Amino acid sequence: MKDSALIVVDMLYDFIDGSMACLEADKAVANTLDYLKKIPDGSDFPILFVRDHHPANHCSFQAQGGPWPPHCVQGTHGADIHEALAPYADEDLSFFKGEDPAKEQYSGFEGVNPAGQSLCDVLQVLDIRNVLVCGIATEYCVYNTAKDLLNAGFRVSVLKDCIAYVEKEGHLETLKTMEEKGITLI
Ligand code: VGL
Ligand code: ZN
Repeated sequence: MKDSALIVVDMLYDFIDGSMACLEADKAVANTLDYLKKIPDGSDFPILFVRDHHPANHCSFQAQGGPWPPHCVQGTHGADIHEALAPYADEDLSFFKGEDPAKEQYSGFEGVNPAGQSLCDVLQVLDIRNVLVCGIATEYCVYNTAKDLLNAGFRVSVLKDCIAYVEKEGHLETLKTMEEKGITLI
């Protein structure tokens, strides 16, 4: 396990029970929590969190011509990590994305922590080769994060019972696409 890490993508209130509540989000959170509880104390298995973190005038919001209702606005409850998972989040291992008002950013790959390091930089510093990915939403941020990791040379697995989605059809289609690209579903 020494070269493995878990990346939890956007398990934030707006995607769970807020403005963009996703299908199967409660189940995904509960299963992720079970997974985290099973990690033995003291194991060398970093848990990284990706966080959508938008300014109120973000281009992805409908008022600015984007596809989405306002969500994960900086400083609001909707942008917070679910309280059951929050104790597992370390500030240095929390990567914020979507902060530039003019740029959509589904992938967590270029998300940055408060020290200004990117997710990719930190995985390299930690000598990680294998990444497990879970989170919300399958079709957007989970997919784009997993794809960027794969393209950067990591071995990528997605925890299929720990993901939630916008639409069932898109979710199933995305699972197929991920498998075709060489992402393992476990
Ligand atoms: C996401 C749409 C807009 C996601 C984020 O986390 O999948 N989707 N912002
Ligand atoms: Zn967003």
